Amino acid sequence: VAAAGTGAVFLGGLTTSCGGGGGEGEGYRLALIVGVTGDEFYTTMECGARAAARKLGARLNVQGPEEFSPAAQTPILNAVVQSNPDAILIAPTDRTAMVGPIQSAVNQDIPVVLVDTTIEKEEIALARISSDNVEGGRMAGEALAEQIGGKGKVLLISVKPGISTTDQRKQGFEEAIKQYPDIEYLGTEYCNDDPTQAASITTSTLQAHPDLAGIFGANVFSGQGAGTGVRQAGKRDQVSVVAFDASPTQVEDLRRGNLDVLIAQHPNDIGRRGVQIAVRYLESGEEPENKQITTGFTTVTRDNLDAPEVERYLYRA
Ligand code: T6T
Repeated sequence: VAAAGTGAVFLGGLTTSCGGGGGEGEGYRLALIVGVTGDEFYTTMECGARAAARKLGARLNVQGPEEFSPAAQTPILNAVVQSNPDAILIAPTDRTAMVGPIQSAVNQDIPVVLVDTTIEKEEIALARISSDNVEGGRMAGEALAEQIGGKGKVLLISVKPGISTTDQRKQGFEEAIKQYPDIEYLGTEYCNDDPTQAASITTSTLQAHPDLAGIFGANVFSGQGAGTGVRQAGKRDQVSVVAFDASPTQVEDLRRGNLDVLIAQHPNDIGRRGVQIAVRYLESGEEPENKQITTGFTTVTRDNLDAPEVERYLYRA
């Protein structure tokens, strides 16, 4: 249950199937503010953060907005800052709009670790932990090119401009498909992190371009919506869909053939490393030597999704 805006800082927070934990004891008080609640990428990140907090004897409070927007995330961050935690881990929902609110936390001497997304003034953070999103976008572009035999019309569906991760995926995707002279890029459409909007973008693109060959959905909800749109149009055999992330719905869509390739991030690692870095800093006062920590990817297909080394990276509800 989302505790957004309730001010229930350090009392509740989100709970996930990976269990509570990291909520009690006398250790450091850490807060994790995710990009949006109800997104299994962040649920899985929370699981990693909780496991690390449990191990290190830290308390972890998890909060998040109900929509992926700086307007919804800022009051949550402000309330967390008011509660004066020992450190904050945050996935900022906008590169520019979240600079001021994060600067306010830093001004109060609260160390901030950026998880997943980043901001323009990223040097104010103690560390950043994320996937290499440009590289992930390139991987998606290559995978889509392979799926469609290097030719045809392709569309990118993303969240909204101004989010560091999805903008970088777009950059990498565009770099990759540029190498294929027979791929015609129809450009990017934004779904506002809403799978229904992503599905209707897919439907209307298919009306305008009945010969559409492929779609790259740049996150959980863009990918889910693209899969739904293609299925509803009865074009599963014609349109290949590559999506970022590996939510349970996306994995089910992959199994059923609505999606073809998933680029899974390793959000559990992001959460775990974030807590470890924060606690190490609180204990020693030493800043991490490496301010950017990059976590990996796993490419998921129908053929490998049940293999243990792949299955362990599928996101948790
Ligand atoms: O793709 C992830 C995350 O990396 C991105 O910053 C926002 O969307 C997700 O949470 C997935 O929905």
